[in-house]
Amino acid sequence: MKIGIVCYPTFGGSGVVATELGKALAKEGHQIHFITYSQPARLDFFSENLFYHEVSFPSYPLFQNQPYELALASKMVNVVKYEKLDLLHVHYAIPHASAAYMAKQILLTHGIHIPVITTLHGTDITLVGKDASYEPVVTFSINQSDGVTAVSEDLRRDTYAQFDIRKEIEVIPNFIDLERFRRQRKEHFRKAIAPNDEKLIVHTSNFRKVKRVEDVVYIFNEVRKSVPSKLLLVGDGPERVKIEKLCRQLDTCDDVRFLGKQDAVEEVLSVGDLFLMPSEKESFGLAALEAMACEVPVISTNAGGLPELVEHGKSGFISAVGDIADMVKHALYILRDENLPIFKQNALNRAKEFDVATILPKYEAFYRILSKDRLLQP
Ligand code: GMT
Repeated sequence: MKIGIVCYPTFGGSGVVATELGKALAKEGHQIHFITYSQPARLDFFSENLFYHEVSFPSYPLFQNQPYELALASKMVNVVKYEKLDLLHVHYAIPHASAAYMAKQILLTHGIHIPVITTLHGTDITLVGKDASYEPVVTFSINQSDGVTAVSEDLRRDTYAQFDIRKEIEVIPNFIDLERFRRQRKEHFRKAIAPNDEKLIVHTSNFRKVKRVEDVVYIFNEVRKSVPSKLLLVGDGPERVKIEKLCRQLDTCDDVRFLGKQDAVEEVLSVGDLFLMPSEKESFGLAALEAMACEVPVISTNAGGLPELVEHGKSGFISAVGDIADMVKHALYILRDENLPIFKQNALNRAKEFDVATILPKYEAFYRILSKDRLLQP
């Protein structure tokens, strides 16, 4: 099939899932056309089946903000028309689903029917989408999509609870490429960071408020009182300065390393003993799945879709949001010498259930149903 994928090109979870999905589909022989405003961060290799169409939007003094959605819709129209796409798959509702609706209507006037699939990722529903400034457009464009998927049961429930949705939402969970995300031998790196064989605790995120990175630091500060350990913080974002300040206040600076945005996050995860995800909300928790694939057990909250991923007492533990004492207790339990190897193995086993080879056919089957509908259209 010829598939257009619309996503954010940044390190955010939805862009990562969209890019990895496109790469995996291309490997299966589909022709994939990415449509976005810059090269997706994980689109880092050449393949005869991968294409990238950049959305450019000229500035004009009248515009306080560039009308990206219009430029995106126009680009979708041209790519669908000239590359003869079979369907459009947009990731993250805002503004991709409404831009796709506009493109679809324009294409109809050219005699082209293009099925549109919208994949909901989380904050497009739970944070931004339900804001009154976007809600009517989000509701409308989800209802107008030919197919809708959500990355967890919890997100599906939330979407029905918060919006007036009349469409069936299919749950297709996120997935992982186990060839890329696997524990690698990185002893030299481990030795450099933890010269005295300290335990390594890892957190990766976009450092937004919803991630509660300050809880990561508080948990770590308690853990290190009992178990010599170091904290690796991967990623960057609005909360970073506050977190640096907190580290100084708690006098943890010598044991905390800010690694910033990393392309090869699997190399950092390869030296990890424990992953912390104390998020306020998390529709799926892709970063936790990446950790588990690298044999790192997870301490997370019970927010959103996390209980669908982390098995309490097996591949990690889940606690109530903000219950730092509980997370510390669980962290110390996992880090015991007799428990750690078991949790590591369980984390890997759990990650294997989300292997791209298992999840990709679910998307392909969904595409087939929608393109069959297409043949029935006038
Ligand atoms: O985590 C973020 O803030 C980024 C956000 C995004 O849309 O890029 O991530 C969301 O989508 C990911 C991929 O489906 C999920 O794994 C994350 O759980 C979800 N984030 C939230 O729900 C906060």
